[in-house]
Amino acid sequence: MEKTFVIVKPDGVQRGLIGEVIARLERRGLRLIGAKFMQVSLELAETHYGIHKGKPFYAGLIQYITSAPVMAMVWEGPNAVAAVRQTMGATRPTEAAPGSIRHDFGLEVGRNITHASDSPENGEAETALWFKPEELVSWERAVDTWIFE
Ligand code: D4T
Repeated sequence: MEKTFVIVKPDGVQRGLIGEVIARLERRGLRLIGAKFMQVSLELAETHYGIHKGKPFYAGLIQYITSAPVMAMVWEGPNAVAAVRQTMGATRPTEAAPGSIRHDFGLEVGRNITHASDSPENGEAETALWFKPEELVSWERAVDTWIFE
């Protein structure tokens, strides 16, 4: 089953949107397999956003993600990566589709509420970076057969 790694970023937590994000992903049919409420260390932030090192927004991005607690989660399902990115909307809230989380709750790219993996490979890699194997729960829902083909 495809996995994707999701963060409700500090702005989402401060604005009371953890439940809203979880509710939308549950309603979509995705299955939660890991979650932790945590303060992100500088080291973890720099590893997670290593690809952006040297870009003009990098320092602000690291400052933002380490500034207050986040809700880190792993969700799974068929096409989980594409489904979750669609539910989040485009990185820039003003380009996000109406009805998506970033459209409905955001205005600026540096306060865009959530993170979601951008490929199945990154879904696996980010899950391994943020979660120990024993923190993930493998389970089946009674309703799975009515959601997964
Ligand atoms: P994340 O990784 O947070 O889900 O964002 P995306 O996958 O949607 O987008 P990204 O990797 O291109 O950007 C990572 C992160 O950097 C912030 N950002 C990005 C920013 O502050 N200014 C910018 O110009 C860009 C491109 C927002 C998300």
